[in-house]
Amino acid sequence: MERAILVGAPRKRSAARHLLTEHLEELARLADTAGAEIVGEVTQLLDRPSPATYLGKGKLEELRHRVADIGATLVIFDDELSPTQGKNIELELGTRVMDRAELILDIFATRARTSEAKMQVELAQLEYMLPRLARMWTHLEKTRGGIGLRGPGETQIETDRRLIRHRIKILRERLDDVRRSREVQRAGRRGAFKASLVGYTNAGKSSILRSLASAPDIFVEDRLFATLDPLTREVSLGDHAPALVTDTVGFIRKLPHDLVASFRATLEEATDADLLLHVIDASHPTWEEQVLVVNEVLAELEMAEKPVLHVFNKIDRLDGDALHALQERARDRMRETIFVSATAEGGLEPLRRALLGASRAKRPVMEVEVSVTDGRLLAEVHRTADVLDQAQRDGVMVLRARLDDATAGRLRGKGAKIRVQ
Ligand SMILES: Nc1nc2c(ncn2[C@@H]2O[C@H](COP(=O)(O)OP(=O)(O)O)[C@@H](O)[C@H]2O)c(=O)[nH]1
Ligand SMILES: [Mg+2]
Repeated sequence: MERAILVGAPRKRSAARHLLTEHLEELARLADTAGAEIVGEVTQLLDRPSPATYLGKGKLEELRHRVADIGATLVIFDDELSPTQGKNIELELGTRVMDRAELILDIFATRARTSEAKMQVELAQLEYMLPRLARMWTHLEKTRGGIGLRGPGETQIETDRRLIRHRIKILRERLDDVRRSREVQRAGRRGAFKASLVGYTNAGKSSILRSLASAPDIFVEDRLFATLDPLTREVSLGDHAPALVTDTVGFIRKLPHDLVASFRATLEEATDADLLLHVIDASHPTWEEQVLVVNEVLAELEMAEKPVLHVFNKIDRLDGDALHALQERARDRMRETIFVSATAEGGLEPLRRALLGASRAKRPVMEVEVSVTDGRLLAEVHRTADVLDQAQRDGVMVLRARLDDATAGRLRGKGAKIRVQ
């Protein structure tokens, strides 16, 4: 097992300096998820990171001693390291060095199960490597310098780059194919009310879907990034039409951009939703920062404008006073909030009610008139709308049904007369 030392060194004036302990705790959980044992921590507030080694000389020296004393095999920085910094620190310490982005990529790589997730992670890793490859070689040339070494180095890097670019192209093409077949699937489900669970990792998204859909097979774990693949389940709301609820990969602070980009296809399930359920761990001391992180990623995915319901989860962990204080704070800061527990008996009732309300609003009751002789259109009404009742009047079938605007438009185009009630 890797023996890891964690390093947290935010800038003195950054917002992150107040949350140094929490951020290192989260980094420790990430490292644990990746299978490393934490054997030490080094922290420092920096005026300005050194361009060459990130940490200053003294701190780096201290770190080198710690590594040697404890016998650490890995050093993980919470902050982003440039390729040059990473390489220099590695040379200085004589041990492998990683930053947070690399650690997250590694976790995704070991957790990917389906071929789609594997391709997405590989794509992100290659994109991450490409610029580093170049700078790594530049760096090597500088330190070795010698004439004669430059030629082979350049040839080598060109070959590597070409291979990587080629592989990236193939992966992109294959992922496009997956995306297209997903679109076909989605088109088949048009008309149903769709909600997507989004939120910080470990907030309880999968637990919520498991309980809502009574699906004990959905994987829940007290670890970061238990879920990588989108999973859609029908949730019965006691109304005619079930809602389709999708669980997706969770977000985290400093999620690597390449990863967000390559998971775009997966996250398009969420783009397509009528309503985002932003799940928040109400029992987490830094839930407010987590909300900001999630909103940032949503903006990056161009989902910031979607209707969103803030679902504060795990309220079973709060006592009455704490819950009351939380509710006040939350309602001050955001509209559309509900408070639930995925694990307490009946704890998800507020969410069920909210989903039912939203699904009814999207699919109001309309009166649909179809000629009784048009069996084909009648069948289509029954297939695509929720028919509440129907009666025949002078050769016309009059149906009362719940349907959305798009479906109403389609049926109108085929000859149905439709009035919103
Ligand atoms: N006490 C409590 N724990 C919960 C609740 N919901 C989820 N958890 C726990 O939180 C951890 C993460 O849950 P999971 O559903 O995998 O989170 P995800 O990463 O958002 O999908 C698991 O250990 C769950 O058992 C809740 O309402 N109350
Ligand atoms: Mg999950």
